[in-house]
Amino acid sequence: MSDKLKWLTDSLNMNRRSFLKTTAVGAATTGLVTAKKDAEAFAYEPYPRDDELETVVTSCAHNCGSRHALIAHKKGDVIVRLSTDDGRFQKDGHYGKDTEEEPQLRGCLRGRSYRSRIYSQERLLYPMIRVGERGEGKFKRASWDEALDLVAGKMLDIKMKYGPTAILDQSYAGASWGVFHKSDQIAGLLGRFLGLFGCRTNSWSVPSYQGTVFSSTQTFGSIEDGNEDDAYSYSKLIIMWGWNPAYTFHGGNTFYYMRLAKQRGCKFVLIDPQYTDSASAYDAWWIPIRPNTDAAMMAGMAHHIFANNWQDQLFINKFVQGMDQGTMPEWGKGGESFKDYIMGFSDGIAKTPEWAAEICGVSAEDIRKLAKMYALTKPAALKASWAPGRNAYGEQYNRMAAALQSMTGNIGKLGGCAEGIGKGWHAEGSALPEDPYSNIYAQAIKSDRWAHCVLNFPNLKREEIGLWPRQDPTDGMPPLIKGIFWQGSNWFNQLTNINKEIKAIQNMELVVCSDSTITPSGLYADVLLPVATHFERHDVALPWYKGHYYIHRPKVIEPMGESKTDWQIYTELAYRLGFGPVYNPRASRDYFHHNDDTDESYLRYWWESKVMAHQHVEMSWDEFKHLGIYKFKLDKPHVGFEEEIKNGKPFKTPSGKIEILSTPLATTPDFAKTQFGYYIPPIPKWIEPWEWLGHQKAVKFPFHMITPHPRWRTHSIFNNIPWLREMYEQEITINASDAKKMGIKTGDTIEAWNDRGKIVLPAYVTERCMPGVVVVHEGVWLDLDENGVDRSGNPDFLTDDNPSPAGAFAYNTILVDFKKSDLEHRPGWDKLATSRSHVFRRDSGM
Ligand SMILES: Nc1nc2c(c(=O)[nH]1)N[C@H]1C(S)=C(S)[C@@H](COP(=O)(O)OP(=O)(O)OC[C@H]3O[C@@H](n4cnc5c(=O)[nH]c(N)nc54)[C@H](O)[C@@H]3O)O[C@H]1N2
Ligand SMILES: Nc1nc2c(c(=O)[nH]1)N[C@H]1C(S)=C(S)[C@@H](COP(=O)(O)OP(=O)(O)OC[C@H]3O[C@@H](n4cnc5c(=O)[nH]c(N)nc54)[C@H](O)[C@@H]3O)O[C@H]1N2
Ligand code: SF4
Ligand SMILES: [Mo]
Repeated sequence: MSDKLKWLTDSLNMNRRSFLKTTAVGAATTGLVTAKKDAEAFAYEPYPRDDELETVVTSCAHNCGSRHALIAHKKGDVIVRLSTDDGRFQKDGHYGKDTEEEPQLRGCLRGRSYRSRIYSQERLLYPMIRVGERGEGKFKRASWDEALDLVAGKMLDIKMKYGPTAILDQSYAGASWGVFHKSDQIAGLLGRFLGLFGCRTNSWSVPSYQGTVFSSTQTFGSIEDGNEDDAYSYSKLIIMWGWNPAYTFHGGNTFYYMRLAKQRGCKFVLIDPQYTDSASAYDAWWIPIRPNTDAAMMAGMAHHIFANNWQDQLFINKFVQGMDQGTMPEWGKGGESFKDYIMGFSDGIAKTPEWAAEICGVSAEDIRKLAKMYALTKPAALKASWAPGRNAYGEQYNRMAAALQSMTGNIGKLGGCAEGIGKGWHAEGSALPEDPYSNIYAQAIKSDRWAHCVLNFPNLKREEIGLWPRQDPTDGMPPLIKGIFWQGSNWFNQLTNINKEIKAIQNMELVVCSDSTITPSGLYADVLLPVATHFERHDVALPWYKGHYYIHRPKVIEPMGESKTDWQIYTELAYRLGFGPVYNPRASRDYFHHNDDTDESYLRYWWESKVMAHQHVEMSWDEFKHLGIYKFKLDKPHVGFEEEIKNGKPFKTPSGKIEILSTPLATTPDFAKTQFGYYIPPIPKWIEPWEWLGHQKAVKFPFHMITPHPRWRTHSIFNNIPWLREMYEQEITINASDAKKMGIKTGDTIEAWNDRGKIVLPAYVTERCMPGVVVVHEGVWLDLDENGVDRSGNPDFLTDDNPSPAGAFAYNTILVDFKKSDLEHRPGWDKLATSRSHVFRRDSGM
């Protein structure tokens, strides 16, 4: 043994011996024994076993792509542990039950971390009123009376001074996917409240998929174009077009059914600028594509299919309008059909695979190979996800995808796919009062044009802001906006071009944020109202577009701090403003303090009058509450438009057919007078985006940034959860050869910028992202330094608020430049608590 080692062993032994001696003596002489016992009782209370805890079935929440079961294990009023479905919590369930027909609804890493969200440091527990400058983040605690009086008083003032458009509704889907405490703009609680108050400008375009809403409505006459997840297990080819279901779920068990498809011999393809975990899980053929050029690649595929006569002509003749001259309507005979455009008969440019390759960067050979695979493999699912439509002219991609799905006859068939939106089984989605008061508004504008509208008022053309004319008696006069309400939304952090928002918000006279967390939006508010989470109120969870089940959400614990439900807050405000009984017809005046019985009566009524009456459910409300989960057993997999194709039910379009040539678009005389504002061609076409790698601007900003959704957050929710931060970090993904040229390694701090802003974040260098493209996930909490540089790495400082004509947010249409930087990256508001992953990443050696 070396001297050094011997010394170490001796000293360790000696230390241990002398330590034991000292403690024994100490204990005997100083009475440490009792002190020690107390300390043990405090710090080392044995972790309670499940049989010592109360078990409550509930669900996870928020706008995440799914809806899974969470099982709370609580002691007294504290949730000690969360687990998830294990097969027991449904009728005829038992531990371990997990079948193809009724798979478990097991939560993901975010849901299972939910306990640390409920009890997080950033939890908003009391009403707060701003005392510093707007955005400075200085607030004082206030009583509910003080806060609500202030809000009600200002509302009256604003309405009197500026009229019925002066308050902007920026509620969004953050809280929804329950039947009762809804936050969306169509059926939500804030919309109902502001509408009844008589002062509301609505935000009409949705960030997620406005291009697809437009496409599915024009093409199929419905956004219910989706299959239920199990239908995927019957596909022979699945093309994941801008779709990464391993991260961004679109259904709770999609991945499981896709794995079944794989086991049954299905082939997988991924069209995406990055090689995703979904691609690696299914060993997919990865086709990297230049961002925003998808419509061109699809046109190239359509050309190859027509050129070889591989289209399903019988299907086209029977079900489609405007695919070719033979399917043109009477009124459009001789006009341009889709085939005319693709083959170049109408404009002299054939959209050949070679033509497409120039634009999208995919070789003509690969385009041909994929076109052949898709046309000749039956059934094949081209799942056109939303991200490639979250772009300039994104609606053209969405409509082009529908054209490919139609020409190959893959619509309405098991194993095929018409998605699109992907809304599957129809749920009974609302327990709110059924009356005409849910969605009243004076005017509506494109959601991400609010700042533009505020900053340029009144010198605005209606088309700049997508003014919705149907509800607009003012004939194009833009709304004067002086107040903003956020409910279930962190939109200040999540909409495009945050620097423009920072300017516009200074013009507001009232900004109210209702949330359960102190958020970046909250920092720009005047009043913060604390909202009880879904663990602290009664509701029933809905699946997110796919899934055929309901999950009961009882009040698991009492509301924390002084928090109240959104229903309680708006009801109380409505009483103060004089329309309480109309707003919440089942409530009495003391609903703010006693809401349990009223909420129960709404929910019971919904179950009995809708679920039991319309959906042939025999289980009583009380039994459902006892079990926790109700699953429907469908007699066959649900396939979008099966009725239309199998049984000849007309599509809900003007012609009753799939409209590749859209009747409403072809017959619109003046687009400036529509909500869209700008011309939209009646058949899908490739239109050059205002920023992309083939654009002049790429000389100054040579990289295309895409901004997908993170696995470790639901948008901005869970950004502050230390457990999740240990696994992932907000970073910029850079292709290895680009990084090498610039001398950048994983872990280096990077600044990325364009004309709209600058962000700082660490690099992740990999070959899984194509050259010329960088990836930054949306949703991190903004954190500005004194020069207006965002240290968190929020890509919405770089996005443009110029929306697509159909209203699609151009979140993935961003050119940037970047370099190594000495600026500070701050991974979380509390750096130590919220980020450790970079410690591991830095040494990965790339
Ligand atoms: N974990 C998690 N899941 C979520 C959410 C979340 O925040 N977190 N949010 C939910 C919500 S609200 C929504 S709207 C959906 C969003 O669902 P999607 O729109 O499907 O998801 P994204 O993550 O934005 O992007 C999916 C893929 O598209 C690729 N992509 C980006 N731009 C382009 C392009 O121009 N062309 C092509 N071909 N591919 C491109 C990205 O690299 C990414 O791999 O996800 C839902 N699911
Ligand atoms: N760059 C870029 N930006 C994007 C996107 C992108 O792809 N790229 N995607 C966009 C998309 S698709 C979406 S959907 C948006 C999402 O944008 P947001 O909807 O603003 O995002 P969330 O983080 O889900 O914010 C929801 C907020 O609601 C709060 N909340 C949750 N439950 C309740 C409740 O019961 N009551 C109240 N009052 N509040 C509650 C949460 O605490 C959270 O702060 O982000 C968009 N932003
Ligand atoms: S965050 Fe979404 S996917 Fe994850 S457990 Fe919750 S509901 Fe499921
Ligand atoms: Mo979304």
